Amino acid sequence: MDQTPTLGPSPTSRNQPKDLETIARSGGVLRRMAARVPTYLADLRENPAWLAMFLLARTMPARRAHWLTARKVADTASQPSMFGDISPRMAAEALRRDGIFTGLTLPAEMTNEIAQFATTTPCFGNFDRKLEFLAPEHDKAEARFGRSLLSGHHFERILQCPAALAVQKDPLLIAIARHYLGGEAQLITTRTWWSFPTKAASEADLNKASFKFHFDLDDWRMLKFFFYLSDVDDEAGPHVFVRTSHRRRRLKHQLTLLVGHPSEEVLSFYGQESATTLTGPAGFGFVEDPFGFHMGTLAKTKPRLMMEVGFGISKPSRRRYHGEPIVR
Ligand SMILES: O=C(O)CCC(=O)C(=O)O
Repeated sequence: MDQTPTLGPSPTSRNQPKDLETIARSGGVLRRMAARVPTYLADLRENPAWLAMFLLARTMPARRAHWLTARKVADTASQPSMFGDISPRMAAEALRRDGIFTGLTLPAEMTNEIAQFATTTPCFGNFDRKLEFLAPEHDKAEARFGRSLLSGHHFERILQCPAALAVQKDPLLIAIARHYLGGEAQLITTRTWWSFPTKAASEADLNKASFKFHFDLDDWRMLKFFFYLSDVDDEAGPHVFVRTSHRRRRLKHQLTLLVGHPSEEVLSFYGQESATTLTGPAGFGFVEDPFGFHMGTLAKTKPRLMMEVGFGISKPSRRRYHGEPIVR
């Protein structure tokens, strides 16, 4: 494959997520909301302040007011980083302008070590701890469980990988997070997962897999670093981000409890050209404000391995730390 990271146009023209979206949408608003109730209750029990965030952080006036409380951060001498000499202030400026900064490359030794760990450590299919398998045995696992396995998460197991811990603790990541989110920035997620090509997926599994434009609402102010640990082209389910969508939002998308919205509604507001499809070789990394609209796309013919390190400003939730829908 071409090893140059590329930023392409909207996936609606190139990838066909429309079919998937039609399936995902056919679930109906009420059914989608109802499916999330146990997750909402778990979040509320863990942190009662979550409710105010959940209701208000989707509206632009409340968000802007909250951003005013961000503690200013002074420029300090940068500490050595595995990502080289990148100015956190510059990255934060790009994030403020576009909602995304794409100039991060994970060193090959780190990429290989984490990929090796993720290949030899069993993952959990479709966010379900009962569906445990090794990524290279994906086809056999689908036959064994009698169902499609779209994703495989390692949850807390990734913390046993020294290279993943080194990425999580790299001084550049926290410096960018502090410059963007304010001095309160703290680590709130670390996860790795596979996205697998699969022949037929159930509607429920497609819904869970985030194959439609959505924004994240786990905290008032958030930042997510993503690193591809396998080569990702159009066939491997690239990530898509809608530039500038973190700072403008149509009223209809503020005054609803849903976070996922149809492509045509999102792209008619921000413009087709704002949707950026991120492809690149293993090691390619980018950081985005996940209040901006984004989505994963279905891996068509090749699996994708991804790592996420997320920052927020509130106490990390046990549930979202490794991306698990509900911790039982
Ligand atoms: O898999 C992806 O590329 C998207 C992940 C995502 O939507 C998220 O972390 O909120």
